[in-house]
Amino acid sequence: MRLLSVFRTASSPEASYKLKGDALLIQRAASSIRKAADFILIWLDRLTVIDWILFVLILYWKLHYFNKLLSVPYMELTPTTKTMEFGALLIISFWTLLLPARGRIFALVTINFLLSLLMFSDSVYYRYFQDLITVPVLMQVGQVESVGGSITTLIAKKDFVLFADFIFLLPFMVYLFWKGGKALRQAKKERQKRKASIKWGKPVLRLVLSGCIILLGSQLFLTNFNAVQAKSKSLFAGNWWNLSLYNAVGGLGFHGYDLSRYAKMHWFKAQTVTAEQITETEAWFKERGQERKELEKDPLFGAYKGKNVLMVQVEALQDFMFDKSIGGTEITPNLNKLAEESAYFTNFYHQTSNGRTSDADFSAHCSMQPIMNGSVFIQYSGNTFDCTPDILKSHGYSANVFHAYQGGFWNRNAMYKSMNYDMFYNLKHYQQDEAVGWSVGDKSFFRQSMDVVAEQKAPFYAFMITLTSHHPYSMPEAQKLLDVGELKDTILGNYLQSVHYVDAAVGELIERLKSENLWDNTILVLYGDHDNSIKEWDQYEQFLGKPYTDFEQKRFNKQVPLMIHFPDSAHSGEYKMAAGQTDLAPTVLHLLGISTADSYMVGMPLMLQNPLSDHIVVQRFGAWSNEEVYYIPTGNGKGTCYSLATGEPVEESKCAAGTELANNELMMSDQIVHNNLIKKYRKNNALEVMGANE
Ligand code: GP9
Ligand code: MN
Repeated sequence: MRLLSVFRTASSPEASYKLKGDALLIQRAASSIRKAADFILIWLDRLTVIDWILFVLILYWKLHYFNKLLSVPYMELTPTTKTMEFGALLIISFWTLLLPARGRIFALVTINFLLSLLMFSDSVYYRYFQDLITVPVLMQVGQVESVGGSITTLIAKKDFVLFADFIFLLPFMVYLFWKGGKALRQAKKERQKRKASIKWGKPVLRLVLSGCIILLGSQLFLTNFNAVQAKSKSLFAGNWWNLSLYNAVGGLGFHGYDLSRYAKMHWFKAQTVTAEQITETEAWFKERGQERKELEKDPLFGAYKGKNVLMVQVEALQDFMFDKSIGGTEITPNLNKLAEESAYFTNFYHQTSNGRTSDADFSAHCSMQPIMNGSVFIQYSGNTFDCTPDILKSHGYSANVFHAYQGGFWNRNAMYKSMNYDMFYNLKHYQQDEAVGWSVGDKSFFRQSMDVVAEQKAPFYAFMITLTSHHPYSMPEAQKLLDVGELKDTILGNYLQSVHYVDAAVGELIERLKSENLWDNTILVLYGDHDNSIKEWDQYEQFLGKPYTDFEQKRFNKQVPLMIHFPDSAHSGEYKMAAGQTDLAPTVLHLLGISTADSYMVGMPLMLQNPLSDHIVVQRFGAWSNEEVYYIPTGNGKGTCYSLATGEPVEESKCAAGTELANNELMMSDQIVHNNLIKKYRKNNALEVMGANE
């Protein structure tokens, strides 16, 4: 009407006539559109399922398109995954069929919008983090914020295709909201006049239909989901990468699983810790902190104050091939030399569980035991821990982490944010100039990482995680420089080839540190993350020239090297004390003169003028060792106590005290991790301080 009155004010009669004509045209067009919309709505109402079918088809296509948007390298959705996607859509939408037409259409369009938004956000997030959005990520808004500035550059035009149907749906919704009710009521009256509707038919029909749909949906989704879960247990237990889960169960399946995993862990979990346990755990950690405080009297406490620290975690590095040659070539000449010039720990054990690389990283930096199932990086990235990067940053250090692989793997993006690193240099920061193994080869990795480190102001903390020597150790032919003889093309032969390459890369790293004048003011800590997973003992026996007993094999699989190189090669020599990755954070901080007395850590400093004589290293499944014995649990609270001198079992009582200590450590660490206790303790302390000040 307002429009018409504007037209009426037009001055000349011709203009007024033309405008009236245009207005009529617009009116007619609007009324035709209204009629068409009424027609569509009435038919949607009559046919009941057609809008729902359209919803399922459109969303199924969108999920397919979303997969294309992601285009994860080497990942194709299988027919089973696609069936699950379809089933999941049925589960999500079956209930809408119980609603009357208007409500149903509103519900379907809303679900459509929310799912499209989820896919849209996922694809933008993936472009930056090579990962999918998870509930913990949503809770840690900081991570999304960190993309904030670049979000517009991450959005691609093709992402909006996910909303293409809203060009039609949006005006239709406006119509449905304002006018649709009237059209439906009129249609109903007319039907009643014609007695065309069967009054009882529709609700019953809708009920039966939605019942069948939920049954079909469950069959298609849940049956397949359970089958996939049973087949790939480790995928779910370890869930090392959200994208591999996505690949196995589809987008909706992944988000559903992620939500239930989070809910189980954080919302519905039974109270696993009592008030007494909370106090007991705090007391245990305080005592350990006190023991470390005592060691601050040691002359090495603070002996390297202000020095740079470069920590290198080498993939699957063991030390059985140190000081050995094959086909006339020394396998690890650079590591051998480094071992000679460093404090070299020959009874150092990895403590990882099925979080593998991420567990090693977690223990080494936060001095806590990994959890039994899964990875702390994935499941508890939002918890509070006392980790080296954060502590060092509060003492004026910069802290950067380098790993040339997908940033989402092991949930590193989120965890490194929590650990307070300045920057996580991952795959997208590296030029792919040397393809070896899973990614850019370690030589190029060190070179490119050092380009960054060399620019850092002192003091810096840099953590580099290598990748070339990852299982299955396939190397380009040109990089296989060893003549491994009969081990050619065996898994152990390939392992030696890749370690030989890594050794050369470490050699180059040391040269670079020297040429950058960093060698003399940097502490270099190099250790293996875990064993190499090679179980072919015949190949080991062939290489090492001797058989290994069952006990020796078990111990062998836990041993990794640790070398700490000091300026001027000080403190070099062999250190036989039993030690583990959980000792690394206290060791580094002790050397830099940073007290860990108030930090919640299980480890102890290893570099002391008078090394600890009673120190034990505890492994995740209850095995532990000191310099004399090695205990392996065999279940039911029992186990075998081995003498390290003879390799033979001795009376279990010789291990009793250590076993109690070990079990206690695991329990205390678990209490902290599973219940986010550090956060609780800090909050309580802050409240106490506030109370005291009032
Ligand atoms: C990938 C690398 C491998 O980023 O950390 O992890 P792993 O399979 O050894 O645990
Ligand atoms: Mn690893």
